[in-house]
Amino acid sequence: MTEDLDALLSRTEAELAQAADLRALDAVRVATLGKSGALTALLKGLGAVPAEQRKERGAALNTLKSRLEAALEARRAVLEEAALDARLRAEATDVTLPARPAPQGLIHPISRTIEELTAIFGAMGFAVVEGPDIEGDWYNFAALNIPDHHPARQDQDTFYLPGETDGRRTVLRTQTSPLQIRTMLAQEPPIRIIAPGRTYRADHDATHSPMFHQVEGLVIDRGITLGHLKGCLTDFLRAFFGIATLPVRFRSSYFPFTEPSMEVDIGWNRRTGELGGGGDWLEILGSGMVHPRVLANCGLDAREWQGFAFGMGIERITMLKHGMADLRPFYEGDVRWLRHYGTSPLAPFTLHEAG
Ligand code: 2U9
Repeated sequence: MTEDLDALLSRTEAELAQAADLRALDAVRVATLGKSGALTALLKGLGAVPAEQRKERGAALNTLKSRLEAALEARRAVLEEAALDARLRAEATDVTLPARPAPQGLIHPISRTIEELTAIFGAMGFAVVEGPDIEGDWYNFAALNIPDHHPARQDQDTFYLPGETDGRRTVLRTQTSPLQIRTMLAQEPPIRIIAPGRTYRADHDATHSPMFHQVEGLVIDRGITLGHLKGCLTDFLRAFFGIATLPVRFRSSYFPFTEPSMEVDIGWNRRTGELGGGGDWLEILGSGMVHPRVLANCGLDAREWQGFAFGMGIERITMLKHGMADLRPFYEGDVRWLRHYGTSPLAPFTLHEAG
C-alpha cells in the first residue's frame, strides 16, 4: 500500500484502540467508511488517478477497506463482550442474600398463645373449632345447664343484642362453650376439640376487659374418666409453661355445666412471681366431667358417652408465662409494647416435652 493508505490504516487502528465503547467505535466507522469517511473519499478520488496507476491504486484501496473492516469487527467483538460482561455483573443475583426480606410486623402475644395451644393440643389429637361471636341464648346458656336465675345471665355480665335467635335473646358469647354445643350437635363422638376465641362480658376495670379471649376444650368418648382429664391437663400445663416438673393440683369446685367440677392450680412463688417451686398455689383453669344434662341437651346418652371439658383465659396464661403485669396493653396497639412482647412470624417454635 502507498504511504497515505498506510497512514490511514495506522491512524484508524489507533482510534479503534482508543474507542472505549460501541458508540465511540461507530464514530470511527463513520469517519472512515461512512458516506463522508476518509476511505470513501479516497475511493471517490480513484477516477482522477491516471489510468496506468488506477488498477494498482484500486487494489490497494480494496485491501485497505478489507483491513479496516476487519479491524472494526475485531474491536466490535471485544467491546460487545465487555458490554455483556458489565451487564451480567450489574444484573447478577446474589444467591447468598436471605431468601425473604426481614418481616416488618410481629405476632401479637394472644395470637402466639393460640398458636402454641393449637400445637400442644394438636399433638394430643385435638382439632380446632371456631364459630360466631354473636350467639343465641340457648347455645350460650340453656344448653350448658345454666339456669335462668344464674348470675352469669344477669344483665351486668352479658351483652344483649337487639333481636332474637331461635326465639330467644341474642347475646355476645360470654364463653366459647357454644362452640362445643354446636360441635356435639353436628358430629358423632368421639370428639376431641379446642375452641379458642373472643368472649365478651360487661365488666371493665384494671383486671377485666369487656372483650377477652378464652380457650375451652372438650373430649367425648366411651369410658372417659377423671384420670383422662387430669393427665391431659397436667401434660398441657407442663408443655405450655415449659416446666417438666410444674406442680399441678386439682381442687373441687362448682360449674353448672360439669359434674364433678375442678379448679386447677399450679405451683409458684407468690413473692417472686416465679412459676414452678415456691410452695404457693395459683389458680389457672377450670374443668370437670361434662354434666349428663349437657350431654342430653346435645342428644347424647350419658350411659354410653362421657367426657371432660375445661376452660381458661388466654390473656391470663399469656401474662403468667411472660411475666406481664398489666392486662390493658393487650388491646392498646402500642408498638413499643408489641416490639417487646411480639414474636417474629419466622421464630422457631419449640414444643416442650411434658415431664
Ligand atoms: C361444654 C361442657 C362443658 C367448659 C369449662 C370452665 C370450667 C372454666 C373459665 C376459666 C376462666 C372461663 O376464662 S374464664 O373466665 N372456665 O372454669 N370452663 S369447665 O366447660 C364446658 C364447656 C362446654 C359443652
